[in-house]
Amino acid sequence: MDKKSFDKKLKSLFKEHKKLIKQKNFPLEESNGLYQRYENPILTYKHTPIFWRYDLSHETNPHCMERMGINVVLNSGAIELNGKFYLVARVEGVDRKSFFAIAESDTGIDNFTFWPLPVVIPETSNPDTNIYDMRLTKHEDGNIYGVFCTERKDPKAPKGDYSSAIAQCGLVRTKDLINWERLDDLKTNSPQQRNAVLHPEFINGKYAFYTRPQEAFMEAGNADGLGWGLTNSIEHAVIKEEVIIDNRAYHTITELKNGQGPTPIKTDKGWLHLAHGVRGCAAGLRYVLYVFMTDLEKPWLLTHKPAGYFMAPRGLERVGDVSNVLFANGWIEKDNGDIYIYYASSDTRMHVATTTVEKLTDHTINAPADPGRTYACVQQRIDFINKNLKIMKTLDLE
Ligand code: M1P
Repeated sequence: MDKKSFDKKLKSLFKEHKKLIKQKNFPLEESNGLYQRYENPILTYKHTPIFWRYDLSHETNPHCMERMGINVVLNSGAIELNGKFYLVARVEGVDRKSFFAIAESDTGIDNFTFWPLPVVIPETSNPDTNIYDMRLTKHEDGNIYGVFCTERKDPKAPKGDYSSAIAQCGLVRTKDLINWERLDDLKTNSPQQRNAVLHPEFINGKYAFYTRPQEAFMEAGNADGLGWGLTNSIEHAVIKEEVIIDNRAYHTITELKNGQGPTPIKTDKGWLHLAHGVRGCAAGLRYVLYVFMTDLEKPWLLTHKPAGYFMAPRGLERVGDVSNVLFANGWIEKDNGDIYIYYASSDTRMHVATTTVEKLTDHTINAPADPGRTYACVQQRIDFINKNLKIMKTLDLE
């Protein structure tokens, strides 16, 4: 390609990218009243800057090709600072390694723009092979903490096994999202950890974590669900005892695994939680989002849990690198009670859904719990229908 065509191609790449970033997002017509989905994904690999992917020099890239491709943008932590919406996105290169990068927006539903450089997360003395899925917590100690999964090859993997890995919980802190101080990885008695989240308040003067003990890299094994534990130190965090807050259960959406989503939101009725549940089916694993509430004073005690899922993959969300997956590790609560839920679909792209603290609290407290058996579910639904049939007699629906 001659220099003139090269320059023309670059210009059109930058123009198209700008158009994508500036694209407005609109609520979808369909809504269940509880939350609102939006037309466009808010972050995809195409949203990453052109200069992350293309070598812009005609001399070294005469064909104007991508040299360092980006595969997907997914599971993003979220935080509001000075009225702006920030996502700490998990960006995965074509080399399969994930890294964190910050994208900001004024609206929270569109125009998310990546900062020019990815986040630099310092290594510990045991370097991470891969890091991903950061949860952000504004802690009452005055710091912003990032809790993420650090993955390393299993040192005990037999010869020829290039897959076995150990997942643990990595920790960083920052004040400005620019400088990140790496702390020791969290230590627990569990052989592996993923989906750990720092609670925003001290509990009896200690730091508290939501955990997800698991026996193997993929399988929870004998570990019973979403856990909780305390540590005296955050710089050298050690949890000696984990209790289970939300148990996995047969014939539910959390049969195989579950995990805390973002940092819970404090309401006057209790702590609101968003989590993911995993079950197995002929198509593989199915990841859906669910909500529950825990006690205000004792956040490790579950008080309300509506049956089943809150959000599940729909339409195009069902398809991607790992299909049939919704995963959320970030949400933002505004001062007016609006909630922006940031979720990834099928490990491929990021979306937003909006709701309010009032609606979510109402739903979590009043939507019935899973009675566990079809017969009881039918009774539950018949009671619900009968109540509505009586009301319908008083309505003019024509
Ligand atoms: O591929 C789906 C998700 O799988 C893992 O989640 P969990 O530990 O609950 O199984 C994570 O690797 C997550 O990043 C991924 O989205």
